[in-house]
Amino acid sequence: MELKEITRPENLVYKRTPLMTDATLSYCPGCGHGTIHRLIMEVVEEMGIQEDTIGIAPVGCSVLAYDFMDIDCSQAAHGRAPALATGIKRLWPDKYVFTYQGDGDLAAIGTAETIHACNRGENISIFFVNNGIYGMTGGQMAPTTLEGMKSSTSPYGRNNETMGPPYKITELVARLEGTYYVTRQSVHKPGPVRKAKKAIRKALELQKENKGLAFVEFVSNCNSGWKMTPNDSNTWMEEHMFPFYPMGDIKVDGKLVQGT
Ligand SMILES: Cc1ncc(C[n+]2csc(CCOP(=O)(O)OP(=O)(O)O)c2C)c(N)n1
Ligand code: SF4
Repeated sequence: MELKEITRPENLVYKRTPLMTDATLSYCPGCGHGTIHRLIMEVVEEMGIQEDTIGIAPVGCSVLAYDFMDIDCSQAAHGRAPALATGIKRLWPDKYVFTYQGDGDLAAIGTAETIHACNRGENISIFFVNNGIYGMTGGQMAPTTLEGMKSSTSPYGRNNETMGPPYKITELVARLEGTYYVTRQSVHKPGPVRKAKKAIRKALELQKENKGLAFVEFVSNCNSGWKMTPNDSNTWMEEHMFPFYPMGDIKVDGKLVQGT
């Protein structure tokens, strides 16, 4: 069969997401960041809100998110994305405003901004990528690093006695009155990808209804920082991360449903 025949329009199963720019992704091959970007942009496209969406990029591997997403974006200093998103949303209440943050950014340096924006119930969406370490700066221990998990600053494994236990910031924000929808997802397989996309859509749609804050965690891999192949990192994630960070909705319609 000739290439021309194979590439007929009716055989097309996938095409580039139109709202992802042509910029080459700076993520390591196999990393979940790229997939999560794609899903957010697919939802923005399907909802027809490209002109009305503003994303806030963090400091971390996704520092260049604004280069990859063809929407208006701003950049916040480390951990300050929810504060910046608050200001933007209050100035333009009709815009769809989301933050995109890693666990070092959101759950360590930006703990205060995260907690207070969630407590105030700002009408924004927070997309939180939990890969268990600080990816960009060399794989240091993050608040989300599992007990016993090795990182560049816990080379013998996290010791809960001296380093404190990992904390589930997602369960924590779910308990705050201001959060309306809180869920935990992953993007390592087609089924979870579909669920994650639904969660992103729900989070953005809730902004129309002025319901309060939507918080979507993605448990993801950092194959480079974990020093594994992409496949091995996904298996490791299923075996080690998911039991501690279970998938699914934690708060729906302002009511806790699990993980409390
Ligand atoms: C206030 C401040 N502290 C530390 C840094 C250095 N820094 C830049 S990115 C980063 C880690 C980001 O990790 P994470 O948010 O988990 O994102 P990932 O790279 O894993 O996606 C750190 C510590 C900084 N830029 N600013
Ligand atoms: S260092 Fe980790 S989080 Fe950063 S792009 Fe590479 S795999 Fe992804």
